[in-house]
Amino acid sequence: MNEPFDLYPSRTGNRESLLPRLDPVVYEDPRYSHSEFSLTEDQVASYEENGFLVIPDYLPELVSPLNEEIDSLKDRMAGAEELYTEPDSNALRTVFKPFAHSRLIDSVSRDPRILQPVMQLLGSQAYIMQSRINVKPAFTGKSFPWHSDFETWHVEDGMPRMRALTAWIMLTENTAHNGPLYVVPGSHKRYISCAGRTGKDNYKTSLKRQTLGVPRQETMREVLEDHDIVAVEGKPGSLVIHECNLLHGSPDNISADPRTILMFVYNSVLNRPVAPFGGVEPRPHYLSNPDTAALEPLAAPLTEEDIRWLGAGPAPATARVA
Ligand SMILES: O=C(O)CCC(=O)C(=O)O
Repeated sequence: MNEPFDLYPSRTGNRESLLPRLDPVVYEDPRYSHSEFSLTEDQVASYEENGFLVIPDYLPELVSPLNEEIDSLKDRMAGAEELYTEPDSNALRTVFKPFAHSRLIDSVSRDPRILQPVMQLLGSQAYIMQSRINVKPAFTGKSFPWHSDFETWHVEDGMPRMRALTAWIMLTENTAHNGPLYVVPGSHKRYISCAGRTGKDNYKTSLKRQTLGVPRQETMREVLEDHDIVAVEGKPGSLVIHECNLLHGSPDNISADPRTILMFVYNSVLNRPVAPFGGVEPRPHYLSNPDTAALEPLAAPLTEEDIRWLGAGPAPATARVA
C-alpha cells in the first residue's frame, strides 16, 4: 500500500530543522464568514499574523457553572483513564474528553459564540478532535515545554494538514504569576521538524512530561532571535483561540492561585486523520476522537436556563438543546 507523502516529517532521527509552512492559516469560505458571531476583519488579520487571538471577558456567565461542573466531574470520572496526574505528585493535571461526560461541556463546545468563529477560521465544518481541562493547581501545577500541537497530532494521530485550532476558556484569572500560557506570536508560520523517534505508547509519559516534539534549545534560540514570548493573561471567561502550529508552553504555577482552562481542539472535517505519520499505533479515543462527524452550532447561545438545566449531567446524548 502507498504511504501518503509526508509534508511535515518529524522525529525521523537526530536532525532538527525549520521547514516552511505549506498551509494557509485562515481558510476562506464565505459560507462560514457571515454569521452573527463571526470575527471582525481585524481579529482575523491578527490571528493570521500572530497565530492566536484573545477575546477578553467573552463568556463570563459560563465560568461559575463550568467550575462547579468540573468539581463534580472530577468525582464522577475518578479512576478513569482520561485523568492524568502531575509528573511528581498525585495532583490532577488534566482531564481529557470532558465533553463525553458532561452535558454542559458538550453544549458549550457547540455554542455558536465559539463554533461560528472556529468554522470561520477553518473555512469548513469542524469536529472536536480533542478536549481537555488543564487544572494547573496552586503551588503544584507543573510546566509544559515549548511545542507545536500540530507536530504531535501529525506524528502520533495522523492529522494530515494544518487546519485545526484550539479554542479555550479561562476558568480562573490567568495572570503573569499563575503559570499562564506562553506563546510565540508568528511562530506558526514555520514548522519545526523535531529530532527523536516516537516509541510505543509515548503518550503515557508525554502527557505528564513531554520530551518528544519539544524543539532543542538551539532551535528555540533561533526562533526567539526574531520572535517574542507573550504571556496570555485574562479574566475568567476570556476566550483564546490558538492555531495548531503555534509554539507555546507554560511555566510552573508557584502562586497561591489555580490556573484552570477548558480547551476544545477543533479539526476541520476536511482534515480528518489518516494513519499516524510516525508509524505508531493510533492513540486512544480521548486523545484523538474517532467521532469525526461535523458539529452543528446550537441555534442560539446558551442561556442561564439552558445552563441550569444542563448542569451536573453526565450524558451528552441527551444534551441537544439546539
Ligand atoms: O495548560 C498549559 O499551560 C499548556 C497547555 C498546552 O500546552 C497544550 O494543551 O498543548
